[in-house]
Amino acid sequence: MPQSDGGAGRQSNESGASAPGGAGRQSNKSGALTLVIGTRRYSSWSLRPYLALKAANAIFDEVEIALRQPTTGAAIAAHSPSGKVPVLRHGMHVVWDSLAICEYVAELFPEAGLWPQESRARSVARSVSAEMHAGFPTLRSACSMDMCVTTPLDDIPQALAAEIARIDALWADCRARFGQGGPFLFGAFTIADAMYAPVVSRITTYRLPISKAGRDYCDAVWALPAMIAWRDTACA
Ligand SMILES: N[C@@H](CCC(=O)N[C@@H](CS)C(=O)NCC(=O)O)C(=O)O
Repeated sequence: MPQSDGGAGRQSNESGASAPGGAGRQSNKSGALTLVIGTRRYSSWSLRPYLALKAANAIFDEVEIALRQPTTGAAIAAHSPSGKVPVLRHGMHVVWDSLAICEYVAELFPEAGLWPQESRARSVARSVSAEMHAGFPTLRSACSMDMCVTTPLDDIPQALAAEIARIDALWADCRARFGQGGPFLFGAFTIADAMYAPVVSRITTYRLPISKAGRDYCDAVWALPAMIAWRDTACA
């Protein structure tokens, strides 16, 4: 799978064509990539485009803004038209919203295969990504992401159980229909996995009840080199 935390990576160019030599991709007109994120430990939205950029083996700088501080709003406003992180800067160009950034990264690096190749698989990957982006409010509020502590949740309200059951079912469906080529939802790592990585963190750290297949999927995402790198920095 195309995960790498090593130094040599890709820089984008507008055509998406490969640079010779394999050491990376030089951007031409578009400029350097900078991902502006919130505190790694808590910023579930920021984790997604980080994983997408890593999966594309992109070269990018990171700016981390401390969340939940008196200065947070002003610090984010210096980068983000929406007042939220993550934001991707590409030269003078700015993209905000985690899913929009993932889409942009997929277009900058088409060879990374960040969406499944096959049209129906891709449409399902987009469906489950959108479902995550817009949904699961109880999981978000009852189990806010904190990668650095394990806090088993013993009392699972019905609304939360229903959301976990839906996630488990959609993961099982993706794995059964499209997951033959690897341990991720569509086999190889895609944006759908990036979108669900914060859910994996919540299920893991809150020890939420999930099927064996769901647990195996969580373990695969939790063990990604880029996920480990994020966690190591977040919890250092
Ligand atoms: N839909 C947005 C949501 C981004 C979001 O809510 N980000 C939070 C941090 S994880 C934020 O910037 N909050 C502003 C603040 O804490 O002041 C996305 O997907 O990027």
